[in-house]
Amino acid sequence: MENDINKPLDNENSADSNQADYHAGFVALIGQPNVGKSTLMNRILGVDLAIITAKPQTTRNRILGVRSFPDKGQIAFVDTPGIHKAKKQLNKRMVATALSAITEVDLICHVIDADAYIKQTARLGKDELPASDAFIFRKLAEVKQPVFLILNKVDKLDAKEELLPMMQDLSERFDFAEIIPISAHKGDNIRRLVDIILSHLPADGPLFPEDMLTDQAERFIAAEFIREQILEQTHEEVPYSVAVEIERFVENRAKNMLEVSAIIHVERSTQKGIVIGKGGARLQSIGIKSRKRMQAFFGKKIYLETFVRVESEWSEDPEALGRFGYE
Ligand SMILES: Nc1nc2c(ncn2[C@@H]2O[C@H](COP(=O)(O)OP(=O)(O)OP(=O)(O)O)[C@@H](O)[C@H]2O)c(=O)[nH]1
Ligand SMILES: [Mg+2]
Repeated sequence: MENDINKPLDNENSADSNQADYHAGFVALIGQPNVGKSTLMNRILGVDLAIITAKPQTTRNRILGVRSFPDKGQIAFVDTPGIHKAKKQLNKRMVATALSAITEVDLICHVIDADAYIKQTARLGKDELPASDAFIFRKLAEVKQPVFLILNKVDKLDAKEELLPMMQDLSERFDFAEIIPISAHKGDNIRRLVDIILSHLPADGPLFPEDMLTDQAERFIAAEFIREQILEQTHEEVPYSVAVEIERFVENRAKNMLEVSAIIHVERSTQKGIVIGKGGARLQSIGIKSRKRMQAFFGKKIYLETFVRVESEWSEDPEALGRFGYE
């Protein structure tokens, strides 16, 4: 399997390429939480744009990530929140965001965690589909665009022989345009996936400038890097009760520095205590690590201040959800 996405694709530098060889379009990455959608997008972009953690429901917004292959094509990925059974308003908005992306794109990649899928179906019995997969399959039945099935995390499979029966079983449940096993984490089969995606996109000129990565505001990206560290460093309900709001994001040109002030909203005072930690140790660690991440991404020194505030029940409050960017 190929793993170097940065190797030139066929004809990448050919001078005589014409418009008909150029394919461009929007590709939605959808699936259950934690299957590796954001990892896959970042892998193809070659940039750590979307945050990734081992916890489900990491992504809460639609995140555009553009990768251009000169003279060959352009893929505009739409990374989405994992589709799950939603109870809170926040979660309902996340699922609605994911489902609305399905209607707006040229191609849909339904990403499955192959290892988890095999273990779940072994428990349920051969003919039963896990409930959340069944829901997604029903939604896909309504769409007109081609749908790829991406079997991710193949590096975790105990035996590669498990793949074939799984591919067979899933191909009988839905008419997928392609079924492609990959490891987003290791990079296996990613170049092939890119080639196949490009070949299914409309023969069209670029949608965005070739040097564009995303339309996400810098403030949003900064807030996400902080949230990533909170997800990494807290447990149980805390990650799901946190929203990060950037209060100030100012470029200090004289110092080539970004000055960032962030408010970390939690829902209860006990959670505030957890985020701050003993003697402020956890908040300090969250600050140090997210500042490093911002520094690498923005290519500038970062001055970061963080404040923790209790905003009770924000995840159920339409006004607060709007303010925190969860439309
Ligand atoms: N072993 C292995 N782990 C992977 C692979 N792809 C992703 N992961 C891990 O799976 C976890 C979830 O990855 P994400 O990319 O955040 O998954 P997601 O689908 O975007 O999750 P949500 O945003 O919560 O919906 C992380 O710990 C990743 O490192 C893979 O190919 N192999
Ligand atoms: Mg994600």
